[in-house]
Amino acid sequence: MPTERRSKTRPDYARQNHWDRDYPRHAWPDVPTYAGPVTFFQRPMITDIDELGRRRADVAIVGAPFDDGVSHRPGARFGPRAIRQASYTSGDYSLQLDIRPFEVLDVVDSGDADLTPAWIERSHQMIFERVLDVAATGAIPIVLGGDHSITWPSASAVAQVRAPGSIGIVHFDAHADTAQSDWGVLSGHGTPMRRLIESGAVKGKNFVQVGLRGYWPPVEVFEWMKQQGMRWHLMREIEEIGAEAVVDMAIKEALEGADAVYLSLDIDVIDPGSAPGTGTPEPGGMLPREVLRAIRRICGQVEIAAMDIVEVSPPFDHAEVTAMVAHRAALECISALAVRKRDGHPVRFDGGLVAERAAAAAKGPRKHSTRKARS
Ligand SMILES: [Mn+2]
Repeated sequence: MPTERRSKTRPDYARQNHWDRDYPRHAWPDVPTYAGPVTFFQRPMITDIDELGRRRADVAIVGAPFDDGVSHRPGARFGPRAIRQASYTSGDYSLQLDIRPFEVLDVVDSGDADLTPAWIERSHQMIFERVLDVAATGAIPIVLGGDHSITWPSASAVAQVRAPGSIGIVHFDAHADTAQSDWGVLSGHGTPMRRLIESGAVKGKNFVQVGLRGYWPPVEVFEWMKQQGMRWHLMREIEEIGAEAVVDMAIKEALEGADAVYLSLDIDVIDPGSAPGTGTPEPGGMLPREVLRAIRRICGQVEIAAMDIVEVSPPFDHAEVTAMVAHRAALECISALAVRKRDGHPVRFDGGLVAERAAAAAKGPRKHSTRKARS
């Protein structure tokens, strides 16, 4: 305690209890992960789009806490916060990839989309606007869901930013999510992949699914998928030839014709024994180590346009295991992107809408919002 604050009349409990020593001091983010504000990996929270644009970040985390599209167990609205805080360490050396990702890549947490409950249409618009604004700064969005319906607006936004370039989707999931509707609702979490193909945001032939199993969707839906040129790898294939060989095929297929890949990870692709915190668990899934390795390989070998990690439902989780594997899924992609950048491949995107907005900004007042002026 500074001597000037000592007084002859006031007791000095600091001195009395030996609390006047000169300990090392720490401030956030250099504190244990359970202390201080919650951001992904204690990265700076930058919610202002103009500031994000000026910073030229490589990767931006975007939360989409939304689960009004679920067909069964809810709770994925709590996913982004649970994923952000599911780490015990601020150590940042990747043993598997031999890199310190945050020394190479500028990664920020850009907060959550402006979401309120019980309003699917508004929420999807807000997710679309947020992901579009973030992606239009050139940063690669890593979107934390949320139920899988968020992939419809999120991947649409990324496709719009990347146009005239195209994106393909590598989609890890127990379910194809290509239904025409969920009980008549076109925007439920069983339908986003059909909406993306119907709207033209992603071509069917650039859509690759991995890990499908169980008893849904029905055979007519697979007929529709075939007509679209979609490709999928059942869990049975992984059982027969192994995840490594299946991921090899998925990477090759994803690169046929698409300029960049949007990676969509439904956590229910992992066996519910290792990832129980999800809404529609399907026994007999992939191992966490297979999925994390697949993410490292994909993010390290192809141009990544964006990634999402969805269907983490913390109320059904046990001991945070699902949130932890989701956290690591994001981190493994970040580390692999860092290796790519170190090896000379740019990670940021500087074409499409990013270039258009940069040119417009050079000419006149900056215009970043997708929202039209309403006056
Ligand atoms: Mn899904």
